[in-house]
Amino acid sequence: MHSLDLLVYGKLRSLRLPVKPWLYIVKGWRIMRNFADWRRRRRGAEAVLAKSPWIGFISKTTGYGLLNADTIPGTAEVVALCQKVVEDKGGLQSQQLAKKPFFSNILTVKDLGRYPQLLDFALSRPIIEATTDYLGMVPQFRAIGLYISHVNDSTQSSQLFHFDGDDLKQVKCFINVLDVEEGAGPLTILPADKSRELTKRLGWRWGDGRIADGDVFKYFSENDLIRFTGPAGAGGMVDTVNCLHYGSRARTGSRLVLMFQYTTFPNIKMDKGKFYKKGMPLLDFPVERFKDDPLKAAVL
Ligand SMILES: O=C(O)CCC(=O)C(=O)O
Repeated sequence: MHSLDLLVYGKLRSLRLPVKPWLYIVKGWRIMRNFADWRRRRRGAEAVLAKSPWIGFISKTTGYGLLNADTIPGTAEVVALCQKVVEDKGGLQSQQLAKKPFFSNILTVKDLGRYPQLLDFALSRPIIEATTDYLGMVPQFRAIGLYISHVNDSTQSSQLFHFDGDDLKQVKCFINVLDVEEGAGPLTILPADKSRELTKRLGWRWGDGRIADGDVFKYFSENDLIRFTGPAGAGGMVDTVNCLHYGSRARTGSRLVLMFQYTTFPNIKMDKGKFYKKGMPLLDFPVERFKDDPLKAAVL
């Protein structure tokens, strides 16, 4: 957020006042300042979705859609490429993780240039159509990363149940690059409708921070959780703003996932790249190649 937006946000939080109405004001103000682009994206959604088989793939009730290796054409190739990227860097176990020792991106902007298939996949029609339908507009591609979670015994930060705060809704796509079993710390979500019910019951409000497992299990059980386990190529598309989630409780095996993220435009966090640190997802992309493709150029 910009400094004034953040200042007010921080003040409201310190006074324990609700922050969500302020986020709606920030969002409304940004839409007004970018009105032509916002309207073009809203109207553009209709053309993108004409006859699309991806309408409803991400459920507007539960906030997610699951993928297997055959769901999106090109998944097997992109998985094999991600495996090669890691091998070329010396293998999974040799990677020293920056930022979070249990969940870090190892992909660089150079890699995106060297392996254009990665962005081609993340910007492929099925992904853009499913995301456009869920977000209700031609979305903005915000981030991509190839994430390693080494075996660990911590339960902190994004290993605890939380909601993301990038926007009022967003889509993150997780693709397992190696088989992910329960012990490899799969992304684990509580569907959006159940998450909403939980926050009501707990009296949790936006900005209140992470939620303890014990609080979740007061009202829901393990059976209510969806885990992105499965063979290489499996995964899902999920609204991590509205689905409570955690990941990387990798107790018995490492995890490797390709993750990329779409938001609406304009989103609430607009300072792209300003706070970039090694290990975070990439926020800037080689866009030159897409300048003659109006849809992809708009998304980027
Ligand atoms: O998979 C993980 O380790 C956590 C991912 C997460 O919390 C996120 O991307 O928002």
